[in-house]
Amino acid sequence: MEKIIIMGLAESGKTTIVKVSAEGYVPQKQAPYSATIDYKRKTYTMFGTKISLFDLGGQKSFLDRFTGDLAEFIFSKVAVMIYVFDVINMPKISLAKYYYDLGLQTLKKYSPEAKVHILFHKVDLIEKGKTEEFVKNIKEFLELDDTYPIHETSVYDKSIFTAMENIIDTSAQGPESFETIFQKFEMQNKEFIDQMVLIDGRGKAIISTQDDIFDLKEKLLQAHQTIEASFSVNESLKYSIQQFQSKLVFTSILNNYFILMLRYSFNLPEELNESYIKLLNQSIRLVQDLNKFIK
Ligand SMILES: Nc1nc2c(ncn2[C@@H]2O[C@H](COP(=O)(O)OP(=O)(O)OP(=O)(O)O)[C@@H](O)[C@H]2O)c(=O)[nH]1
Ligand SMILES: [Mg+2]
Repeated sequence: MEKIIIMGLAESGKTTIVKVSAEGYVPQKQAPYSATIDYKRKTYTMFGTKISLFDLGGQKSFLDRFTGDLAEFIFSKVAVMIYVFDVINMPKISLAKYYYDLGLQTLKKYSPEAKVHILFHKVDLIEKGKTEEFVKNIKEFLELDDTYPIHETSVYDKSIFTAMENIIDTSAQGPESFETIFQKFEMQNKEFIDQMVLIDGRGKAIISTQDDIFDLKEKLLQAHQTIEASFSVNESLKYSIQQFQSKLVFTSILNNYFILMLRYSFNLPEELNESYIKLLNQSIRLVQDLNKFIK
C-alpha cells in the first residue's frame, strides 16, 4: 500500500480535496470550514490503487510538529507528497512557501525516493481570463521550476479528479511498464543515446527505439559470448562496452535472459570524461531498474 501525505496551510482545501476525490462527496459552497486537528489517516482505493492517505492539519503548530518531533513518523516510507497552495490566499503565500520548503527538506531526509506533486488550488476563484498570468506570477514568486508537476485544481470541476488520477497513476504505482522506465532514461540522456533495444529471453524485441534492429543482431550474439568475460560491477550485474560502427554499444544480460543494448552516440573518448562516466552509471542504473521490474 502506498503512503500519500497531503500538506499545505490551514484552509487551503486539503480535507475538501480528500472528501471530493476519494469519498465522492459533492462540494458545497456554503459548507462551514472545520479545521483538521493533528492529522487524519485513512485507507482508500483510488483509481484502482490502494493508498494510505495522511491529511495533515495545516495550522502552524501542527506543521511545526510534523516537521519536528513527528517528522520520522509522518515523512518515512512516503510514496507521494502532495503540497497544496491556495492560489488566492496571497497574504499567506510566503508562509506557504516556508512550509513547502520545510516539508520538501524533511521528505528528502526520510523518503528520498518519494514523488512530489504541487496543487495550485481554488483556481475557480481567479478572475476569468487571468488564470495564466496569475499562475505564472505565483510560480515565479515561489521559485518553482519544472522539477515537480504542478496541477491547477478546483473541487468545483473535474480538474481535481484529473490531477489526483495523474498523481496516483504516475507516482503511487511506480513504473508501470518497461516503457516508463525507458522514457525516464531517454529523457535524461537523449543527446548521448542513438538506439535502445530490450530483448526478452526468447529473442523477441520488447522495446526498440528504431524499427530496424537488424544491424545490432550480430553484435548481440557476439555480446552473449563475450559478456561473461567482460567487466562486471558485482556478481549479478554484467555488462560489456564494445565499439561497433564507430559507436560504443553497452550490452547487459538481465534477469530471465533479457538483453539490453544501448548504442551511444559517440565513440570511446580519448580520456574518460565526466559525461561518459555519467552515462555509464545511468546505464547501469537502467539495468538495475529493469531487473527489479522483470523479477
Ligand atoms: N472556491 C473553492 N473553495 C474551496 C476549494 N477547495 C476547498 N475550498 C474551501 O476551502 C475551505 C477550507 O477547506 P478545508 O478542506 O477544510 O481546508 P484544509 O486544508 O483541510 O484546512 P486544515 O484542516 O485546517 O489544514 C473550505 O471552506 C472549502 O469549502 C476549491 O477548489 N475552490
Ligand atoms: Mg483539513
